[in-house]
Amino acid sequence: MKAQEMREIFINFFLEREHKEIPSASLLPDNDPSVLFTTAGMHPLVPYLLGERHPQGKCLVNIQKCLRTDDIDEVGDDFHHTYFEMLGNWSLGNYFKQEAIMMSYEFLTSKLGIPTSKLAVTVFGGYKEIPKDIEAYERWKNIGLNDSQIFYGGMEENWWGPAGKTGPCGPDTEIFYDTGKVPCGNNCSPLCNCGRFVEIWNNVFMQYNKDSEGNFTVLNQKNVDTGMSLERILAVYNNVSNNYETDLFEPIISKIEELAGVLRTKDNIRDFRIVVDHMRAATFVIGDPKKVVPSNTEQGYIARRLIRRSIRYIRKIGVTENILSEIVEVIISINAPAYPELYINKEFILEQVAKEYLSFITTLDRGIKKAEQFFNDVPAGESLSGELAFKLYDTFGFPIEFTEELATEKGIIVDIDGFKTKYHEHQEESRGGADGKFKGGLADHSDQTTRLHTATHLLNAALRKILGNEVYQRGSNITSERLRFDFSFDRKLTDEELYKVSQIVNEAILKDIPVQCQEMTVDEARLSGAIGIFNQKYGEIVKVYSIEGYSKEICGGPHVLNTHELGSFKILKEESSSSGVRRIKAVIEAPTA
Ligand code: ALA
Repeated sequence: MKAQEMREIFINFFLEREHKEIPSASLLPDNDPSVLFTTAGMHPLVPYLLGERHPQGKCLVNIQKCLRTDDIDEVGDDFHHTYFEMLGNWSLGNYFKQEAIMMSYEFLTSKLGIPTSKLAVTVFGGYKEIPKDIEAYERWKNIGLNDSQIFYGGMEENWWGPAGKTGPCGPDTEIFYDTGKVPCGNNCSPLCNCGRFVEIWNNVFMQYNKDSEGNFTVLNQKNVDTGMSLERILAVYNNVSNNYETDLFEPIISKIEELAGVLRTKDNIRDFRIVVDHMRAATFVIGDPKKVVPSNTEQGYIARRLIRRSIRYIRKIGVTENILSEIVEVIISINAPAYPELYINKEFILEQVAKEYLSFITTLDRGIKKAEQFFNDVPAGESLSGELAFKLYDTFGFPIEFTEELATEKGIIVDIDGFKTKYHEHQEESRGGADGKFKGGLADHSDQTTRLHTATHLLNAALRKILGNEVYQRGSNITSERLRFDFSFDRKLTDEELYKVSQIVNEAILKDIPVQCQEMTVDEARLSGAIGIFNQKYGEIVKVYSIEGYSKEICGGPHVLNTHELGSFKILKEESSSSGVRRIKAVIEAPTA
């Protein structure tokens, strides 16, 4: 079976069961990311899991583009990726354990024909005051699994979420496929990571909210959040031993073989897979509807790392020429039918990848010189310090394996532990940043973030009024302290323009205008002049927030009820964000009573 067929079978299965399909959101979370990327299908749905009404109703299904960098070290094995597609179905306070388990089981066994004997599941075994999930256990038993196929796991194994620091979460039941590989011992089970059992689907019973103090409170509504990797289920269905032997990857590997004049072998297969995985992820990040330029910060940094690591592994395979664009072309041709943004942004992606190649090749040569100096200074019998190895990584973008390889040629050992320590210190710093961001995350419905969210709509409208309608939103990030808004525009704004923009926002605030929410089809929204991201399907119902005389925008909410709740608005800074994109940081001062 091909990937597209699996996508359709999955979606149709849930459409037949009263679910509504929603489009994949951007890989870059909208408003207030708690992390750099969308890491699960539930991520864009957080407000609805917390009780906000979804315009499509209570039962949803979709295929969400996801990216997880925490699995990057596993990439190269049979089943892990950075970028992947998550098949998911949701109940927002509608059905619960019984129906969710039943539908997963039916999909896998009746629809895909996987024998019950090849399945094994884990369920939540309890933690502190949260009881073990006897109900899920019993449901699986009643369906026909026997006790030797059902296992209780702890908080580590069978609790999912929140996606950031706070937000919806709950016990889960995970479904595994038994590959039948020789068990590692008598106690082998899905809880063992020897590779015999492959996790294919996770059903999370999201009925708790975790707050910033780490307390779990019961949510008003009981939700189901599920996720299954398209890549894995396709491999399992096709009875191949790894994801790369599916039509999502095979043509890319063949292309590299052809370009390199080197065939895959068991010794170099990991190198091929890393290139394929990373270039696929980089293509999706750069070619996202929000477009990302490789850089040294945030999502741009991840795109950069993915490309540099690929270049390193392409060299390892034995190619010194630049073959990135040919690889990207194949990736686009495989994926663009399902993700048209890759067609639309094709030139942009190719251009950015070519630029990144050149910039790395330049620092590569400077870095190699620097590395040689460092090696010359290493006293006989000692190793290159972790600090210097990290410097090569940080300043010249040298992956540690690359440094190690250069060092080995000189008979020098690298202090990998020291490098790791430095690396983790650095990660802690970046994570600290991400946590800070989370304070205003999707899960944070505080009054202040809600106000800033409404202020963002007014700012967007004011910018379009002053600068013209070719201005459109390119990103938004809200913390409890400030808003940050990225928009397309190709020069610095003058002081006068900035003044006029804030004047319009403040004028709207002073006029005490109600913020109205209406639901309509996406086409009606477009016709009514609403702005926003029109990636919804024809006929789909969306929410449109209007501030009469100022703004009309498709948006999930939440917003204040009246503009006067914003107090006063002030722009702190206007600067370049990336080529053709400007960034404004602004604050509001809450009204005095
Ligand atoms: N959100 C759950 C996961 O990512 C389904 O596993």
